[in-house]
Amino acid sequence: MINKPATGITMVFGVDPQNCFGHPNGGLYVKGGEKVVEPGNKLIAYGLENDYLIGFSCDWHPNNSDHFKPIGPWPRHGVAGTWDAEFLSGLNVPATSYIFRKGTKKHEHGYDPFEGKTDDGIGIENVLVHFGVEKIFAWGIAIDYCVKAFVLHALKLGYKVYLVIDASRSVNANLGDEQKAIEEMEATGVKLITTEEVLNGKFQTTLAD
Ligand code: VGL
Repeated sequence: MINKPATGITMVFGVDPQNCFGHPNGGLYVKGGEKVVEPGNKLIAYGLENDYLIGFSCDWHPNNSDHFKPIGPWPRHGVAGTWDAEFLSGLNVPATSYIFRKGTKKHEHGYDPFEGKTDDGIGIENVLVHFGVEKIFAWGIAIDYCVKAFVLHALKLGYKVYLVIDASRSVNANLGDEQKAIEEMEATGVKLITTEEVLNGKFQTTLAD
């Protein structure tokens, strides 16, 4: 088969790379969460060089969210406008990024980034359709919750989705949660890749892949 460059647009999408999940003082610290910044920045820089779209989701909960104990399962985290909800320090968030805030209402858990909205009220699906996105490099926190929700939703909508595994971390509340999440995503069609593989252009879209 001839490898012709495809015309589809690619998006680099960072799921919830926030203090709450990635800083040791965060409200729901995920082990190793701070380590996503370096590969995340490499993916973003590569994306900018190649005219990819750059997107992020973030938890943006009200202080009295049902997502939090004792109503919900989680300690308080990602409260709108607080340090906890800010992006991780050192993360390059380009001015041209699309940022989708989720879990913004009391009754919303906001696991799925597709529920999120930009400050102008635009959802991810609108952006993907508008720009003709075909392929998404997903990375972030947490593999076993919001990353999984994002990946499964994007696959269901027909996008080609790659999970950049070294730029992602899991809560792992129960032993094996990460593995289970990965298996579910792989069974649905995600491909696991590394930051280096992205940067080496191994997954440049061709009609053959
Ligand atoms: C998340 C647990 C609770 C996530 C959010 O971003 O994956 N996980 N809230």
